[in-house]
Amino acid sequence: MNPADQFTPIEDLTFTQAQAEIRDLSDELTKWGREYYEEDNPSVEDYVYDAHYARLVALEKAYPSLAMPDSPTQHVAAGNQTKNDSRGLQKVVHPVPMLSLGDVFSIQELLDWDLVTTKNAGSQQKYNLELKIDGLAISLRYENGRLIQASTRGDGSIGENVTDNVKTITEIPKVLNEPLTIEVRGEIYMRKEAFADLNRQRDEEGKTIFANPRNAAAGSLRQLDPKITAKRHLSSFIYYTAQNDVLGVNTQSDVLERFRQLGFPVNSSNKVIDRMTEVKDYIDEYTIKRDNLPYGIDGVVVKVNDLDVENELGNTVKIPRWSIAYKFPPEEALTVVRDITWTVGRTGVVTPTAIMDPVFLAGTKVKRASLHNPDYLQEKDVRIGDTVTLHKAGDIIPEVGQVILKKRPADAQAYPIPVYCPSCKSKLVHVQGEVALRCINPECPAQIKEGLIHFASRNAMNIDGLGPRVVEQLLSKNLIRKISDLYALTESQLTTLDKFADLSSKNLIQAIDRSRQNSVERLITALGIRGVGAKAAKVLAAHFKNLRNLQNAGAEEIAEIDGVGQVMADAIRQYFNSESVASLINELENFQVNFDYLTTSTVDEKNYFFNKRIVLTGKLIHWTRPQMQAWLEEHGANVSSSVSSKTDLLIAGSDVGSKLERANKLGIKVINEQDFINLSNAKK
Ligand code: 3BA
Repeated sequence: MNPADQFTPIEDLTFTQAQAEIRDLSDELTKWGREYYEEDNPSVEDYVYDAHYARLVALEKAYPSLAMPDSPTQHVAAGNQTKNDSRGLQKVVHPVPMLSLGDVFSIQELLDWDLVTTKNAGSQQKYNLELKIDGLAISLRYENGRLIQASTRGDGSIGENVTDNVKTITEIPKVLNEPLTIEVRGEIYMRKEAFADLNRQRDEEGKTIFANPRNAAAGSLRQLDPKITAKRHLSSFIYYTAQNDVLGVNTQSDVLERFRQLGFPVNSSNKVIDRMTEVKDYIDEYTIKRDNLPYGIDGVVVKVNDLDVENELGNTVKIPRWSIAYKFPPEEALTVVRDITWTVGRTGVVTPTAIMDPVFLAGTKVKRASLHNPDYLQEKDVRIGDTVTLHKAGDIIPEVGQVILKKRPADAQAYPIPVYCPSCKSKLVHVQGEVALRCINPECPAQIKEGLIHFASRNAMNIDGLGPRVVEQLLSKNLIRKISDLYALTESQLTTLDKFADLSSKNLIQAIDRSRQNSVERLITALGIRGVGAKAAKVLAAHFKNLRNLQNAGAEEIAEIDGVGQVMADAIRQYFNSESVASLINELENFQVNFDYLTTSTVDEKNYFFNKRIVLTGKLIHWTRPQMQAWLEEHGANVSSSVSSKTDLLIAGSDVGSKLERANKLGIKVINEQDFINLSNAKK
């Protein structure tokens, strides 16, 4: 359905109706804009946004008196803007359009396509087979070997300028091995591991998670702030140029080889076949290998290998005649939803999960799938007894596709959204601007339980043997009620737990005991402050050296630390302002839990950076500044944000300004990123 079809013709609206609709549209578009840009997590497709935006423009034109000064239509310059403009990315024209690929879903269709191609070419062709990487297309312009522009595909004629963001991608060469002037094209993607890490981190920080690596890559690339892209660990494969003459090669397989020589990342799984019948083996091979590849693929791209023939065959308006994509059948299973459960997380977020009859799917047995939040549940309208399709988003996360309505039991009821916390029964709230439903009762047993599990977890206090089941029992037997109670536990208390022999009691008590000696970044992580994961905790610990210093620091000081920022600083301040937190910290101190940063003590004091006062400035290529700062602090350096006479060293990337000037004036030693790499012997 065209989303525009749902709107009432403007001439049929009353003034009051128009007023209400303008208000609703403004709210909706503001929310979607925020989801899209700030949270990289659009809840609607682009075309839905565009249709609603156009509707608002039309209504405001028909009723100028109702146009609000803060309307989402006023955030962008006049004219026919799309939402990308409103988000600030510039448009880029592709002088050679970026085509799309025709696709087929069976080997038979590939054989049919081969017949046509052979006929058009006048002879049987060799084909180059490539994996179809599940990412998004990118075009890179190099002038005299230097990267000068990077743009997304957009609609094929006009894309978005993402140059600054692409420059943060380590794998993409900023300078080629030869000074060529050439535009190349390829794919930006996120490796499965980076995707899992990112989502784990986002989850830890209470942010919504990305549905799949493709969305994560797209969201990461289309950022206004390259610092965000830099943290996302994107990868790339390059596979095409419209300027084969610049490369001086005759086949697609040699194009790839030549790209490799120039320094581009090139996927090495390509294979030249003599005739199309051989494609089956390749498809079979990668159907099996697929799950074990470090990146997602969604098919195989077949290209005529001979570039002269490629040229002769040419393109239709949208797709090349010399290439075709075979798409893997989606791995999907049908199963029946037996229950929908609501769980309360550590931060109070209440999440629905579908519990289903177990099915095998892409290598694992699946019986649960997150339904993320109430909006998502309502949109999918999953009901108990429903038969649903199940797939793995980005090959990884089990996700409900759709309900098979024909199989819905006649008496199935829409699933009610809970009003009260499933754990403590207090009233749930919708925090403004969040999709999540939250329990805000700090005494909520489920939150306390999750908080304890988090406290003991590997990245936090790392208390071996204190997993969810043990925590549950300790709580239900009233042996503990809060975090600090852990440190008062005795061996004899533990022997009353299920399956707890003397030995396990002893081991657990020892593990709890050992955790007192942890360096403080573990404790900072373990406290579960909103937005503060293991990485941020490390930076904070290295900076403040002691928990009390962090506890007493002002938001301003915290926000100034590279890699922290205002939002996290405010969350930290708010956390420590609470009285129950203050008493928790006093209790932990009484139990002799270590508050000091101990990690530097193992540092090799002979390293170049040890004990130096260092300032970082400018754009880096191989590192992000927070990464470099963390590395330096781990190696005993003192990193600060402003240059003074006490500064020993300035590490300067590109595009530097006043700090470099000041350092030069003060006669402070300045090194660049390459010097840093050489001196540190460190690879990211
Ligand atoms: N090869 C995607 N298009 C591809 C150059 C042509 C092409 C792709 C490809 C058009 C992949 C369409 C978007 C586009 C650059 C246009 C590949 C992959 N070849 N190996 C034939 O791995 N996903 N996608 N990209 N220009």
